[in-house]
Amino acid sequence: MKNILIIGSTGQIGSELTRELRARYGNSHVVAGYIAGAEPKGELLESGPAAIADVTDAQHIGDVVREYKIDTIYNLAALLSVVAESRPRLAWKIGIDGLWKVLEVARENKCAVFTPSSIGSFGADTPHDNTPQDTIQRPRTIYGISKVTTELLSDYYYLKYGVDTRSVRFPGLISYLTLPGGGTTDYAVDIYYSAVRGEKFVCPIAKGTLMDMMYMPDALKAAIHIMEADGSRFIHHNGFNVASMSFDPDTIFRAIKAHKPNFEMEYQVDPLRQSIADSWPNKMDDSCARAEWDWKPDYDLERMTVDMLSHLEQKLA
Ligand code: VAH
Repeated sequence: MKNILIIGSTGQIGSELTRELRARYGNSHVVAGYIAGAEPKGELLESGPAAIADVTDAQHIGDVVREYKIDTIYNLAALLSVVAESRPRLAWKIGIDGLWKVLEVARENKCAVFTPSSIGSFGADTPHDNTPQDTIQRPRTIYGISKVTTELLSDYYYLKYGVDTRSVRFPGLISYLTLPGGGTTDYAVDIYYSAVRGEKFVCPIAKGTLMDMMYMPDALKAAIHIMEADGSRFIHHNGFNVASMSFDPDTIFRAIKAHKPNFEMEYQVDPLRQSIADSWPNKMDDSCARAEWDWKPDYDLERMTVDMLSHLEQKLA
């Protein structure tokens, strides 16, 4: 990778991935793509180039790719699972119509493309424990349907046109910098904010609901390492399972309470979030990512909890 475009640079993943890639490749080599109304601010804006990159407008993407001689595109434009259910057509327009435009620009300009998939690409019929890399995927959410299609369309562009598409299936991502935007796993971020604010947490997901989760530094590590990996080792190209931890609300609550003894939580289960969460894996098998490009996470629940609480104490002070 030399010149990189991040589409969705102001989102939960994009805001941190842009900073990480600028540190790794040089500020001027990483363009922060954004849409009107979600302009980058502060360090994200001052530390390097920024350009309008709206996936619903192929001309925008093509112009930016040619102007900055982009060789790698991180396409992070998507509506998350809960929001997508209320706006399915828009979710498809951004997630798939937008992806097709990005893939066409990549084909014409010989760019590699990373468009993340998710544990949301699995459905209720998928084996929930040690979910295999290759297994049945029949999600019933528009988010999941768009993520399975993302994997298949990205593979299609690799097989038919030789476009170097690579991606992972992200667990629920937890970070302290940018809030997530309407996902089923957002509770695992919100619970830390409640703990630091000294508030009782009202949990929308039921006790015992296991889901794959990952701390943002590990997600950034996966997104960067897969694009730097030697593709000749790959058996798979898109939708690699990457796992790091699996927990339910009670487990993360206890991990936090060990540091915040007065922290309290109650359950008010949200039927939509719960139905989505019930259809997702308990824990994925990520042996293919480990074998094909040496994936390995660095954070477990305790190390993440210590880091989240200390950063949020500073952020919310
Ligand atoms: C969501 N945080 O909940 C996102 C993610 C795996 C979950 O895709 O929609």
